[in-house]
Amino acid sequence: MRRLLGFLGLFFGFSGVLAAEADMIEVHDPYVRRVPSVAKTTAAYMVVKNLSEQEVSIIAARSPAAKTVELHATRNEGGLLRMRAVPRFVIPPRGSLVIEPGGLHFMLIDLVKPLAANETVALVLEMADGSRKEVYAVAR
Ligand SMILES: [Cu+2]
Repeated sequence: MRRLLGFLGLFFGFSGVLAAEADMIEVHDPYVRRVPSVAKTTAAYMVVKNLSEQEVSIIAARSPAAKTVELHATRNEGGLLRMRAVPRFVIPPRGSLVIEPGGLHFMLIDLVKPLAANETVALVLEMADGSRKEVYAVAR
C-alpha cells in the first residue's frame, strides 16, 4: 500500500509538468462569423476552459480556411472600437477565457473562399509549450 501511494504521489506530482497544455484545456462552442463573400476577413470565437492548476497560454493559431490567423484584442478608445494583435491569450488556472465579439478573437485574414452556412472550419491552436489543439468551428 505504501508503495502504491508513493507511486501515485509521484505520478500526480509530475503529471502537471508532463501534461501538454493542449490536453489541459477544453474548448466550448467554437464558431466563425459568416461574412459577405466580398469580405476577406472574419473572426472566430469560443470559450476556453483551463482544467489544470497552472496558467496556460495560446500563442498562435492557424487554419486552412485563411492565409493568416492572428490573436486580437478589442479596445474601446473614446467610443471607437479598435483591435490590435496580441502575443497570447492567457487562460488562468481552473478558469475560463471568453473569446467573444467585442473582446478577444481569432482574426482570420485572407479567407481562402467564402464560408458557407454551417460549414466547419478547422483551427489549430498552438500553446506556449508547443502542443497543439485542433478545434472545429461552425460558420454562422
Ligand atoms: Cu481583429
